[in-house]
Amino acid sequence: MQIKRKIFKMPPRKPIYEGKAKQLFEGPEPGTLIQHFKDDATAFNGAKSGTINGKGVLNNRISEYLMLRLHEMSIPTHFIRTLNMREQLIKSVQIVPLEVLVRNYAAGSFAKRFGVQEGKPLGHPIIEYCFKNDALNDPFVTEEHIFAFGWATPQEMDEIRMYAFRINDFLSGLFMGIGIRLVDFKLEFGRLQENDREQIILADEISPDNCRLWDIKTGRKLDKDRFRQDLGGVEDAYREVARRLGVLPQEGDSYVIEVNAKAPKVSIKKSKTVAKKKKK
Ligand code: ADP
Ligand code: AIR
Ligand code: ASP
Repeated sequence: MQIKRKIFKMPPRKPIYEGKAKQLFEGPEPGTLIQHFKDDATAFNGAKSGTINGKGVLNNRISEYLMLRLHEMSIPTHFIRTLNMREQLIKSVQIVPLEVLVRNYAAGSFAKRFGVQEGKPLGHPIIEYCFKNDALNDPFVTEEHIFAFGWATPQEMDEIRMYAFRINDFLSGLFMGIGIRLVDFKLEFGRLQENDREQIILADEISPDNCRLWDIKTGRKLDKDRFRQDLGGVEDAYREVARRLGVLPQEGDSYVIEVNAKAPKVSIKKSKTVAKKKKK
């Protein structure tokens, strides 16, 4: 992966948060953040940790692509624009402290909890929620807990559920079109304060870090389970997802970043192959 990069000016940035897979920096305008994708990988709530070379670059691209497609489907997201190979500008939100899990087939903790075989179709999509709290190991919760603890209101949960199922419908079809089964995934939502109005929008990322993606023909896992389960070929799996989506960085891609102290102007020139594929 050889990418030409021209970086003109990079003002110092204020770090806001360092997570397990990403870092957040203060954005150039009020209400914005810079989301930096790292190669760091953890599993089982940090119990296992390592590096997946190139993951940050690939997840930045994959998440950008999927968020843009969801935006076209009128799903509001935090994504503003890509800044460089590892960073994107996002709207700062107050994260609803929930992991929203949507499952189409049994896998992972679900298969274990209910003693069913991985890959069992669930008949209809199942939504589950975990309280986002590393110290408590992200416990599963019901809406009763969510309302009792005030993590979200009933109206907010109606919106979150509606968006989660719409995202599942859309992404299941999109991945099916490239020979991939969307087994399950995790979403995060946040509250955006804009013009005296509060709105629920999709935040965080959508990538092989938080989706289970299986090749439809071979059943090969193309996601972070390769890292979790020491299956090998982790980097290849992430690259394969990016390649099928038509967003694999190509030699000749050049990201021109003009960062002003105020607002960054970015122009991303993609190689013809990528631009052509993305138009499909
Ligand atoms: P973790 O915090 O679980 O280690 P990451 O390493 O992915 O996860 O860090 C990214 C953090 O940024 C997460 O805690 C996530 O909730 C938060 N986040 C994602 N999108 C936004 C946003 N638009 N505004 C504020 N916080 C966000
Ligand atoms: N997930 C959950 N917490 C963190 C992540 N990334 C994602 C997994 C999987 C789905 O949520 O990547 O796609 C369900 O995970 P599990 O472990 O509950 O089966
Ligand atoms: N992201 C969580 C962790 O880092 C859970 C996982 O992906 O397995 O442990």
